[in-house]
Amino acid sequence: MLDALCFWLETDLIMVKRKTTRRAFLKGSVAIGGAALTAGTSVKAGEGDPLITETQEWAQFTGDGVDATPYGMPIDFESDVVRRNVEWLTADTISSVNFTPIHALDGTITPQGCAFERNHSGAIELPKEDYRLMINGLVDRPLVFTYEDLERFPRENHVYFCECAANTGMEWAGAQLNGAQFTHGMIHNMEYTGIPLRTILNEAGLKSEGSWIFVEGADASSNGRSIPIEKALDDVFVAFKANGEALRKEHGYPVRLVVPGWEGNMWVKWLRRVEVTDQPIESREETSKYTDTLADGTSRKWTWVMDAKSVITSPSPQAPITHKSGPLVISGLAWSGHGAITRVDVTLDGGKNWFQARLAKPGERKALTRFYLDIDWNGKDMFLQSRAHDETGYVQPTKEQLRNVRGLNSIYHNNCIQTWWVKKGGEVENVEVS
Ligand SMILES: Nc1nc2c(c(=O)[nH]1)N[C@H]1C(S)=C(S)[C@@H](COP(=O)(O)O)O[C@H]1N2
Ligand SMILES: [Mo]
Repeated sequence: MLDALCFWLETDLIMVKRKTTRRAFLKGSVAIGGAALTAGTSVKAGEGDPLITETQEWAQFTGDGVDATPYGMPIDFESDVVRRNVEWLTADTISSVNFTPIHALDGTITPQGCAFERNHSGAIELPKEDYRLMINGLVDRPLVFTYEDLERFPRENHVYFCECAANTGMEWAGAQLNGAQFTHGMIHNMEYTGIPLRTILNEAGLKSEGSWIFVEGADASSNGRSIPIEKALDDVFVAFKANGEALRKEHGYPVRLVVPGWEGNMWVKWLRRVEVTDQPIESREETSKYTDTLADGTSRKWTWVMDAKSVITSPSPQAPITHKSGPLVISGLAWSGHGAITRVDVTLDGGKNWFQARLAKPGERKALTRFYLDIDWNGKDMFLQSRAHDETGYVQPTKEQLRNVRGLNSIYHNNCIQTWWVKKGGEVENVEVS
């Protein structure tokens, strides 16, 4: 039986090899130089390579038993693919943020273990048995739900990105942080399992004056936020699973609010209470904190939706090019709080010429989209940028266009086009081009 399986695997491998011809590879590539296109080392060059000619240690002994890691962790070789924080950014690590290592990930789903965390008073440990969700205010029947109660409602699955409004916020005045993880890593994208908020609001019975909800968490900060009732009844979601398993403590275990397309600060973690109100509740310092400064010195309030944005994740400062020239996969992420990404353009020369990137899958609404541009790199300097388009026709602005409207003193909602300077030799730096 095992023999048959091995045979099947081998023949399958040979079939795959035959299908990937040189011609097929060339067709999907953009040639930017005269360099010969060789994706791999030739068999001849492999001669004398002990990794090919000699039996390796891992084939001489047996591996770990199935009881070695009841809950699997990434292999040691990947130990640098972790969340990181920026020490000088916040006074301590309690009211702080760390960043998703987007430069080292592919596809679109963020593994929970490396999805950024943003807490105002730390990540709390709330046992499922002690979980309570209260619905009160302008409802016919104030209700309290346990975790088990929530599990009895019809469930749905949805993939959404969550981006902190402060993502890329350090880059307004100039290129500052040298890595996509730090410039764009306050984002994650997960598949959530849970129930629409609408389901439990209907259970409580909405009064006709109810035009807002005020939501808060069980942590010390409580992170109270007001959300218009239209959004609450549209796609706001009460999630208790992410990527198939329980939420992690740091993302709001056992239950968090998911507010698709809207800034991360409304995605209340450790969700404890939903109050239906007839006006927004100006919660503590927060409402004023999350306003945007404009170029004329005034500010705009309630900019909830995250505009279309994209970034090249590789190559990038933490993911330099390791070969001198030839085939190169340029890859990145695009997203829009207004809907689906319909197109992403990539430039190699700081915006003079644009190529349409290949979307790994058709864009999904309010979720990350992976894009690729396969090029034949001539080994020379490049100024890489990506530009996202969404289903509303909106096109991601340049840094200059955004600054003309918002000035240099903004912090939140920086969705400008990012530039990476790829140098001869493959090193990459965060720069601005004009
Ligand atoms: N209860 C509670 N909810 C919260 C916060 C918090 O500090 N407490 N931080 C908010 C902010 S500012 C963001 S950006 C997101 C971050 O979600 P994450 O930690 O899952 O990345 O959670 C939001 N929800
Ligand atoms: Mo945030």
